[in-house]
Amino acid sequence: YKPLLLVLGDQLSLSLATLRDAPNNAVVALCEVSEEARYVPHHIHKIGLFMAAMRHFAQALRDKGYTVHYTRLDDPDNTHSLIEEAERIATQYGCSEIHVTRPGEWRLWDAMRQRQQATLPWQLIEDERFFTTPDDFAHWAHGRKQLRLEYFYREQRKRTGLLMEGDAPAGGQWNFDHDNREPIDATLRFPALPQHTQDALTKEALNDAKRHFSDHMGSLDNFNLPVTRRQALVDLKHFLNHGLADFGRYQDAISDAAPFLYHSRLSAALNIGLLTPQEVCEAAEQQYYDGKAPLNAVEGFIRQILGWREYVRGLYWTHMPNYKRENRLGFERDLPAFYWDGNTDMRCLQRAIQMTIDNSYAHHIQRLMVTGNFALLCGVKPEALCDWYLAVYADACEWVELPNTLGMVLHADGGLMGSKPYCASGKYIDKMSDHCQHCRYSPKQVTGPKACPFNSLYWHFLETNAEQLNRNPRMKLIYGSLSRMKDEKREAMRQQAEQFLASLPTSQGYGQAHHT
Ligand code: FAD
Ligand code: DLZ
Ligand code: SF4
Repeated sequence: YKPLLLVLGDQLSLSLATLRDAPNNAVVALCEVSEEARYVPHHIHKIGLFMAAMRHFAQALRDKGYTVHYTRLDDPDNTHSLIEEAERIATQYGCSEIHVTRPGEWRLWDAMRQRQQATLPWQLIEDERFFTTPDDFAHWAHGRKQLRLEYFYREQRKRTGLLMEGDAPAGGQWNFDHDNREPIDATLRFPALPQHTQDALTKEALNDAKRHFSDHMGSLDNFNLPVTRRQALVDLKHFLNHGLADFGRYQDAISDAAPFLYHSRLSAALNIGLLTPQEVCEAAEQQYYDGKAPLNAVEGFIRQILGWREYVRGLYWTHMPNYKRENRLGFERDLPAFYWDGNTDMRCLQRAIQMTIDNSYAHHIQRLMVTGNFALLCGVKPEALCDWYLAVYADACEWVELPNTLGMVLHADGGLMGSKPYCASGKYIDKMSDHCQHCRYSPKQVTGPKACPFNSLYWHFLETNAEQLNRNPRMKLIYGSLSRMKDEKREAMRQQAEQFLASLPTSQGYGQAHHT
């Protein structure tokens, strides 16, 4: 008995189940493979993050006394596929089996599962780095007519005791969302960010990423993602001291100038395993008990991690592979080409996309209400939009990206993620942001050459999807307004929207946008 312990790029935690009770003869493998960098054209920061963090983690394992085989991208015998690399290395070291913790994407899990009975058998281990397992979620969901985040979240609060006073929620309420909807305010000063130093190992990894993937989105010149646990802890501490107290109030605000506002920027570190969700939630809770952050901020923050993050993961694993094929609103449009280069005169979209190109990051409301909302109103097909979100964000792994994009943004899952689509007109963006004052369009006009495209697209979306949506009780009010509108007005809006849609430059993907 001699196991090969395969550690994937998003499993960089010393507490990983794969590593527990490893026998002395075990070989740990980490593999840089081009297949994982290219199956969607990932942002260069994301590739740099994985390569630098994997190399540092391999070093940390060696320091702890593990025998580590590390495949570099340039190794001459690299097969460039995770499965083939693991089997090649296992054979090379004379291993009798391969152990791996549940990967973050179904395609890999399925490929590994199919090898459980092979001559070199794979053994899949449950990932314990979350508050819940897919089985826990399935158990909770069993027999429920409707799945709703709020009920799942309350159960997790009770189970973990986070922000609980006995059996009751701290402050007497489960949810303080009504305090968390303040728009952008020109007087706000956002915290300056910690700048991480790049040691030789990081520099070398970033150079390798640059050499191989310079045609991908972004530039490594301003790379500032945490690549070690120590750097991730610096970001955590910085957020607790400088961001958390205002996180709640401005959670939904959008700024024309500031990409991060009071958001934590911890998603990438959490998703690759440099931080645990437990330690992050407990640290935030402590700020509340120490009187350093108000309850609406701390509760709002914990709900994102203990609630949404676990909920989307549960949905993903209990509904794949069928989830990925869902398209309940029947969308067929390709992605507008400017999603890859930001070349649009719609200011809100231009800023959200440019910030994405700069940082491999956009905050939740930009993803949901700007790039997401626009794609929903235009009817972009789920496959194209999901590939884009998976490629461009450093925190994107399919278990979390897919339910957010296909479910929350495109309402393609029949309402598992949200009871209604998050569709909105230019009025919403104007209320929450300071974009419109810099835009050539006016959010107050619905038709005419200066009209904000979101406005006519919004009504057009409601009209074209009425059959699916007008019986939804939460959409009743808005369909009431639509039906009271004069025919001429409806016709003018329809024409405005259709003209706009016909003029949209579409792309089949990154290659086409950039190389033709
Ligand atoms: P904060 O605003 O500081 O929130 C704190 C933490 O809560 C985040 O780090 C994250 O771990 C968690 N969180 C917040 N919202 C969600 C959510 N809706 N689902 C799951 N976790 C959440 N998040 C990813 O981690 N990876 C993705 O690939 C991803 N794709 C998304 C795609 C779309 C279309 C949308 C609308 C959202 C997506 N999100 C994704 C969720 C969310 O936008 C990001 O987690 C968040 O913007 C990351 O920034 P932050 O760390 O500053 O978050
Ligand atoms: C995203 C990514 C990239 C760019 N590179 C690698 C890699 O070289 N090796 C690796 O193990 N993982 C990488 N990943 C993450 C994978 O695509 C995938 O999401 C996870 O391995 C699933 O657990
Ligand atoms: Fe965006 Fe419309 Fe405002 Fe321009 S006017 S920034 S397109 S919401």
